[in-house]
Amino acid sequence: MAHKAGFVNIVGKPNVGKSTLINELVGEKVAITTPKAQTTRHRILGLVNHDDYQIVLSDTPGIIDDPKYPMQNAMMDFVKEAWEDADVLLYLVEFGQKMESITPYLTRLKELSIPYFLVVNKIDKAEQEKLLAYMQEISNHIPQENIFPISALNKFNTKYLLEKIIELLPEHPAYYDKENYTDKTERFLVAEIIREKIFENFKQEIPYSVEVVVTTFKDADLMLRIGAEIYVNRKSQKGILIGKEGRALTRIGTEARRDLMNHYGKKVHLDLYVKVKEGWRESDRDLSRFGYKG
Ligand SMILES: Nc1nc2c(ncn2[C@@H]2O[C@H](COP(=O)(O)OP(=O)(O)OP(=O)(O)O)[C@@H](O)[C@H]2O)c(=O)[nH]1
Ligand SMILES: [Mg+2]
Repeated sequence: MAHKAGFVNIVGKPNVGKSTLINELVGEKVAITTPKAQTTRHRILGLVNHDDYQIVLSDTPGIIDDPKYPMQNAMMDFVKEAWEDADVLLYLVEFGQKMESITPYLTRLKELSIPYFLVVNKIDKAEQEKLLAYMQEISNHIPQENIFPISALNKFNTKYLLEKIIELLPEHPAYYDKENYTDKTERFLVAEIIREKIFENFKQEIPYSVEVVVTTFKDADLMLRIGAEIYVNRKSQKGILIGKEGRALTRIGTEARRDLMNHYGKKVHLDLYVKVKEGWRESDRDLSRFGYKG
């Protein structure tokens, strides 16, 4: 059998489960997931490798219709790219998402010259009848065979989705080394895990105002030594992030360290420093430095 390989890009609104799906399909945590919208800020590749094929999946930031600051513009550039370079496109919606927010994208999908699936996620939340009605409504706009119900969290129908994707892949040699399962570095993953804990522990504002940069990553035999800087967008946010007697930051550190120990299977020493970088979300220079721009 000839080898198959292709780019399969996952796009959709914030919080519909794109990162949960890529992690499930790859079988590794390549992207962080949280209950908050706009968790993912980059395009993250996740590879599904097999002797006969390589699926190059892309997770992308959730689509924001009216980006409000340059970081969000940069995030939307990643999404734009993903619409343009796919061999197969997965447009993800969540069960119950309003049809008004879906139909413009259905029109766009129909105009594509590549195969696509409209994937309806979180169907574990749906009663059978309501799900059927929802799917029916979508099928008024696009062919039934392009609509795919799944639960990424409960791993329901995801293997079948993978099979369908493989059928659609073009014949092509592997694009990436099959030893890898992502294009991102260990440092990126560590920074993301710290950011995940910040998303989980703080309300509004703070999660959207921080950037994490790993400055040290030393892998000694028995222990990983990691140092990271957390940049806030305004001076007043520094105190909030650190918390009374440093408690908030300690908690972030403890939770991140626990996940990192599980991930690497060894002890982790983690130092976190909070720094102020006024207006980094608006600064081209900072955005380039933080990897949002080429
Ligand atoms: N019940 C249920 N929850 C899900 C499912 N898939 C994802 N979730 C939850 O939905 C929330 C958002 O998931 P993410 O994977 O972070 O969503 P996303 O589309 O990547 O979000 P952004 O990165 O913000 O665009 C998390 O709390 C997930 O646990 C599912 O199949 N069922
Ligand atoms: Mg995401």
